Amino acid sequence: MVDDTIIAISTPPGFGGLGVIRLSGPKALPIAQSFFHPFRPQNPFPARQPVLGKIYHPKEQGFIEEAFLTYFPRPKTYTREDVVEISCHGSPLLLEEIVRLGISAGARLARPGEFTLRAYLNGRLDILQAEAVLDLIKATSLKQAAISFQQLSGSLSQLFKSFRQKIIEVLSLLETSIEFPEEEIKITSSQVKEALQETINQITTLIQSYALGKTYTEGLRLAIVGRANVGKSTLFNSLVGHERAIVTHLPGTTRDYLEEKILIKNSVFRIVDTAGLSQSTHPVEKEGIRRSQERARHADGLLLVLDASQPLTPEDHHFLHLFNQKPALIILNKIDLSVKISAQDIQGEARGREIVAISALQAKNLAALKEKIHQTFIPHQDFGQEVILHQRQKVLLEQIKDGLTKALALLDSHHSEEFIVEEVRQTLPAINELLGEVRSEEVLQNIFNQFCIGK
Ligand SMILES: Nc1nc2c(ncn2[C@@H]2O[C@H](COP(=O)(O)OP(=O)(O)OP(=O)(O)O)[C@@H](O)[C@H]2O)c(=O)[nH]1
Ligand SMILES: [Mg+2]
Repeated sequence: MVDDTIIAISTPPGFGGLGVIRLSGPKALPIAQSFFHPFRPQNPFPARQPVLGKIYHPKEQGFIEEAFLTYFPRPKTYTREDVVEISCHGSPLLLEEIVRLGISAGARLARPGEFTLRAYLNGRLDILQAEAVLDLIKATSLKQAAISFQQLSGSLSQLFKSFRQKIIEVLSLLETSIEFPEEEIKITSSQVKEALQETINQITTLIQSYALGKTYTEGLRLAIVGRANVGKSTLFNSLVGHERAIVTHLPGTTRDYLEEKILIKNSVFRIVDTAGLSQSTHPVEKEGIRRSQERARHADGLLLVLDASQPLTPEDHHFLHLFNQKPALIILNKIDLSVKISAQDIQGEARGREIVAISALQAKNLAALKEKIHQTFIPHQDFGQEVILHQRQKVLLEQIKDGLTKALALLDSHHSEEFIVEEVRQTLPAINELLGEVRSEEVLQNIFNQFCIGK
């Protein structure tokens, strides 16, 4: 339990008809009462009932505002502490002044996310629900709001708890067979296999859902890559819809990456124009190329551009083999000129990746390209409501999946149970961290620093 009382303006910054200030902590009511004078004396102060009164300002030696004060006694509150909400007119000056009165009476200004942090610390929310609250506040699409709202009810936590339950069951099965090696060992091994496989499958689906989650939140990042002068910036401009990037006939025009958001069929994409690979020794260009490669490495997908009006070069081959495991679309550009390479020529090196022929300059086939972008990068699987929205969750799920997959492999190759138990047991800390049951300072900071509004 934390023992100080925090205060913050809960409504968004700016002028408004209404403004709300919230206090949470053991002294929430006495602090509020130091400047709030009810019109009718209240003894005891009623719970969960708005009481009308005036705000007294000691410096002005008078009242500065009329307000409603509602007192929510713990533990049935958002933070599980005593909470007070004061609603008054939404003047930023007035609201800030009331916060100041609270601070001089002993409250501390709340940090962003601190009310939710307390709800979490006091066991009112688990970490996944706390993340969902922050997501709901920041929602960038209705779809995301619906997912966050669902997760706020604890649905994701339930699912993760069921994974843990399964893992614990597997451990006890394995331990039983260690203790009683002669009995029914066959049954145990097939039961364990089945349970492991089922959990791995469920986790895999969730990990895959992150790509969809990302399209509802920040958008998928697609890097346009290819050697110098193939028309990357021209394509970037056509997708973005205006002349954002500089285009010239000279190789090495783009020196630093550029990023713009675009919408294709209601999905957000962040398109990144990069510097083309060239043999330049110019330090600025070299640095540009290095940065561009970095961006491409971290992108969710690649738009790999080739110049169809020229024979393939060694650099083109380099790009065709770059970041092999990333989803990518191959774009044959400049088909308005006489064409030297066709889709057939690169079929082998494309290794199943789709090839689209366009003219970025003449905006030929751009609609088809956008369609293909949507098809290639947006997952079409139906994940229902359980879509994960956070990289933190994805990374931990990957760790758990790795551990369970290793355990399954050991089981398949008939290793002794001790090794398998060890592998399975090692996934527990990650699952506990996923559920926020390991309270690492670093994790908390990462989660609660993500948002900068005084909620
Ligand atoms: N004919 C034709 N020319 C194109 C097309 N796309 C780009 N170009 C031309 O190709 C040249 C290079 O285009 P950019 O878009 O700057 O190429 P880039 O890949 O960004 O080049 P760097 O930034 O140097 O890596 C320019 O002269 C463009 O006008 C196209 O579809 N058809
Ligand atoms: Mg360029």
